[in-house]
Amino acid sequence: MALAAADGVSIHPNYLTGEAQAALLADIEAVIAAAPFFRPTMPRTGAPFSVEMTNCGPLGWVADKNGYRYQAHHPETGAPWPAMPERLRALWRDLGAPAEPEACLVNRYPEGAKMGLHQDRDEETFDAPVVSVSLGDTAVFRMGGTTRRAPTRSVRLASGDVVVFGGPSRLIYHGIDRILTGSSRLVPEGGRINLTLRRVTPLPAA
Ligand code: MD3
Ligand code: FE
Repeated sequence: MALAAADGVSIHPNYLTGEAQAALLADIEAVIAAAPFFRPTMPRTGAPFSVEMTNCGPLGWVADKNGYRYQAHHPETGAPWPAMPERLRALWRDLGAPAEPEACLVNRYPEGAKMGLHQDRDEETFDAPVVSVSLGDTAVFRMGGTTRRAPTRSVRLASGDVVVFGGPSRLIYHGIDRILTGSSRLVPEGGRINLTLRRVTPLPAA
């Protein structure tokens, strides 16, 4: 059952069974083996993120001195990103998202990692939703409105939860306040892995 948390937000608690979470984690471990985690840095200051990242699909999000952007290659190995696992393409389709996902950003949160309040606006289109899949330890997720000063609310995202941010919610401010260490046994090394499926380029004409 999907819950409407705000205009355009659909939360699907436990969308993935334990078995489906394990199968998806195995797909992501293969992605990580081909495209190792890198640590993004803030463009102006060079300050490192506390979250490590990698990507799969034709495009991947990166952050370094030169800014935030999508590119077709890993910033350290120079290799093209690994293919989007079929399981993720099926999930995107099953949720009714349009066309094909072009990027899956994989965020890894060890104990103590967080992500400040931000908007995702490096994509060329906001016509497709962002689909978020949580694996491992529960996160305390903060979601606000389309301005930085709008009121925010806190939502817990547990392993297997999927959230679709479409329509007006596509441009909301959001972040991760903290990780509840030890809340899941899915990820052997502990911590949380979040996947965000995205469309980067404009949708193909109908
Ligand atoms: C709402 N990731 O990768 S997932 C991100 O848990 C990001 O790793 C967080 O924020 C994480 O950019 C939050 C929920 C989420 C992700 C992307 C969104 C919500 C969003 C993009 C637009 C609107
Ligand atoms: Fe984001």
